[in-house]
Amino acid sequence: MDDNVAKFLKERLGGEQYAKLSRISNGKLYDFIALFIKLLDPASVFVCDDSTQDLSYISEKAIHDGEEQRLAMNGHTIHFDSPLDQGRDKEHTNILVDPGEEMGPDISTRDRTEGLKDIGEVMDGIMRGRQMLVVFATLGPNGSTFAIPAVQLTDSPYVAHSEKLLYRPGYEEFIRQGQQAHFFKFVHSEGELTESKTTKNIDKRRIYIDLKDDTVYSANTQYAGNTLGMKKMAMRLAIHRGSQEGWLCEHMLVMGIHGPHDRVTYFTGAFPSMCGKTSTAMLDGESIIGDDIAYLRKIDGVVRAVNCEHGMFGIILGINSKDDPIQWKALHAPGHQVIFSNALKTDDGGVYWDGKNAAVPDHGVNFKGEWTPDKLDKDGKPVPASHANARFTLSLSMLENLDKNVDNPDGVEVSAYVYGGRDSDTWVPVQESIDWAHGIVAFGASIESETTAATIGKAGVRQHNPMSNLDFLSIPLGKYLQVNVDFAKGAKRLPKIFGVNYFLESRDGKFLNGKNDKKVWYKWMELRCNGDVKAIKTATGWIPEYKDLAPLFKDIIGREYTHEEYEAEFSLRISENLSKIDRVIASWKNSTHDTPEVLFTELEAQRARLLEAQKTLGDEVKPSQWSVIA
Ligand code: SPV
Ligand code: MN
Repeated sequence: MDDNVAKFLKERLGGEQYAKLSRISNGKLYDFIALFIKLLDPASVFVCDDSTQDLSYISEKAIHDGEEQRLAMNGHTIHFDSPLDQGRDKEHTNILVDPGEEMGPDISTRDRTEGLKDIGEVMDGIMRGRQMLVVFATLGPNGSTFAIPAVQLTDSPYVAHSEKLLYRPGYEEFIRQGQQAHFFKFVHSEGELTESKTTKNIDKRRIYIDLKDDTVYSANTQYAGNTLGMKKMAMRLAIHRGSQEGWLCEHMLVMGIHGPHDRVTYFTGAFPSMCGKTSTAMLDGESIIGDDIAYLRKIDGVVRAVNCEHGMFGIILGINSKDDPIQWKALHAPGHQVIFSNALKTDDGGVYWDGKNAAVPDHGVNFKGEWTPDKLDKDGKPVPASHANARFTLSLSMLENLDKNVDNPDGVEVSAYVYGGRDSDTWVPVQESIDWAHGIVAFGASIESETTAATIGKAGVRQHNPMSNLDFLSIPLGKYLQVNVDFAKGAKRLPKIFGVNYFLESRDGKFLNGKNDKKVWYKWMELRCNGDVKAIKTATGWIPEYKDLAPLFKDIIGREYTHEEYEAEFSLRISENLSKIDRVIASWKNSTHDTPEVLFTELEAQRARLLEAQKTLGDEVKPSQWSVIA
């Protein structure tokens, strides 16, 4: 280490903290920490190692500083974000680019020199009088080819605490990797706080992603999606790094589907928010590896995946003991750390959220202050007890359905990708793609989700969200699609690709699927991956045969599945599928000039198949009308 840097760090950290840092030998890490101590000017620095003692220090500090409040249940706390800081700030999240560097219209960018100057000003002295926390994590299982070490500097013990629950410990890994560590860097400050310990200067909220330096800056915000470097910030760095190194970072769950004779077949799945991603990852009888972000690599020609996280930052709205027994249990297990955010704190130190199957409390406190059930907003509408994006943060180790391969350094072999959207009238509930490129294009790159009453704005508006990864891209959209298509090159075996839609409605607007039906679709896909069932070839993909679904419905959810239901769900709606092609092509043309040719060839071929079917079989084609079964 440079002597001057060492001297400076020793002075600013003090003996004990410096001793912890100096067990890691990595000059770049020292330079990074020294640089930001100079800029942010904290009163003190705490270096957090992997010990439970340091975890306690962080969680106690969060309470002491008022960023979390203790709840009655041992280990439980609640955190509030400012009413103006309840979700990801897309507008102020910018990728820093050099002059002439094009990211396309879907990605907000800012000139790198300007952005670095701006953040330098916003962050100048921002930690004065406060303590800087240094947190280490590993993204992916320790000791694995997937693993990326990461370091977070933050003045928010809530952010540090959340990362300690959600990520694998990284201090020992940094020691192990020493100079070799090719790590991600995150710098966060929540800035000045109000009396209620939420960020005050939301107007100075900034999130800058500097791909050239593997660094992300986040200032004047507390909401986890904006602040936890290891989460959606690291995702941008990983998508970029992966695109250069030939691996992928996807907004995907990873789970084991349990087939006959104790067989476990691993699936990944991408769904936009409010499209059933977490409820899929938590399907009862199956096992979870991750619910949000996956790294995928080809190892010896086989696609393998890990969860780069080790915890869940889950939406709490609607969680109840009947539909979500495992999460419910984890949220009610004393002695384990759970951070609730933006839910309602009740007067007896309990926690309440909308959709919880418990008595509505008469009074409590939420992110807006005092709450009573009769509280009305300025339009006279009842004020919800919790925010629609209120969440819980816990370690995956608390979940009963944790898969045994969760920490396997080689990840798990991926047998299937599932892409899911939300559309009331187009996609059948489950179908398998014709081949790899067709699946990536016609399912992944064509995902649309209709807005729901739970999101801001008008319900029922379709939003196109390729691979459900649009918000997190750090390479141009066209290139991102190409990288996904090209991932097949050199693979010995490829995952099958499925498209699912849990939200198809009858022509008169009623949901055709029951909430539990997805259990059956996954069992069917599992059989299909293992060559145990045949399927019917339609113009948009392979669909299940009735004779295979009916016994699965009986076995898995104990109900009779009628042939009428099957026909209503699996008849192909040709006009709707044709309109979707028009919308998706228009959206791609609007978004980017570098759309790979494969998008047009696949969708035009699908259009031709649909038109041919329409001519010979009609506008709504029943499963029995198709002739190929294989
Ligand atoms: C999502 O919105 O996709 C989330 C939550 O997983 S956030 O951390 O805000 O991204
Ligand atoms: Mn997510």
